[in-house]
Amino acid sequence: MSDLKTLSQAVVKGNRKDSVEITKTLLAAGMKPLDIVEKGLVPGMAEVGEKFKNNQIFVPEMLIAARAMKEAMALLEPLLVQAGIKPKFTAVIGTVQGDLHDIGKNLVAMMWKGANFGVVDLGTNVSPDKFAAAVKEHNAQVVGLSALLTTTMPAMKTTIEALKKTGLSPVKVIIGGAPITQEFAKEIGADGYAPDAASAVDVARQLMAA
Ligand code: B1M
Repeated sequence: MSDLKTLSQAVVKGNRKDSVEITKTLLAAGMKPLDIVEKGLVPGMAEVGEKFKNNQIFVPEMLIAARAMKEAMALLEPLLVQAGIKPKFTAVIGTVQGDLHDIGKNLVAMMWKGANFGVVDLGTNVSPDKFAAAVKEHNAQVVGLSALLTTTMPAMKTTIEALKKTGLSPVKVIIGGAPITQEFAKEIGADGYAPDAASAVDVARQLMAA
């Protein structure tokens, strides 16, 4: 049976063959790629997080689940990105220093590409200096910082400070990730906060229009 619930469970079980096959079947049946992400893959990964928190699974199982999600995402990415011709803005994005989580960051990058932003993805564990250098090199207007660990949240502040030090024309910094809040964004001087990848598009557009 191919539905969103079985897709979620394929992610939970780390069954990448099933996650890919079910994704293909749902696409063939006409389901929207974003619905497959938000209603199938993301809830599966949320369940993985709960199980990890309750010591029902451990890091290796999390990795296997993440791989099942990533392989399904590889099918969906080109479809989500199918957008415009010429990017309206350039955004640099990365997961901050010390943090290796990249699934949410990849989703934001994907959504931004879909919104016709030029996206330079620096990957994970990105130092403040590397962010600053990339902004300069690509003449970016937006910087996206992702953090999933409470211990790496301070790296967002350090990165914003490094960007300010460059003296380049001001870039708009948008932050997000499971432990991040609007209050934290305000506290560290970020220009915007987005709770999920879809709203990261709205926030970036609002900041660019301002
Ligand atoms: Co990690 N991990 N992990 N992990 N991991 C969490 C984050 C954790 C909450 C699990 C838990 O305890 N329940 C916990 C953090 C606790 C804390 O800090 N308070 C945790 C921990 C402790 C760790 C390690 C320290 C475990 C260990 O080694 N003992 C270790 C740290 C390694 C490191 O980074 N240095 C670690 C490692 C890993 C894996 C490598 C095994 C794997 C990552 C694989 C990968 O990313 N390639 C992993 C995973 C998979 C998770 C969970 C289960 C899932 C994260 C995920 O991908 N979620 C996670 C538990 C959870 O979050 N439920 C957990 C799906 C993704 C779509 O959601 O990234 O939140 P998320 O993105 C969302 C929003 O947050 C938002 O948009 C997305 C939705 O649309 N968003 C943005 C994200 N970035 C944004 C940027 C924006 C805007 C919105 O603007 C730029």
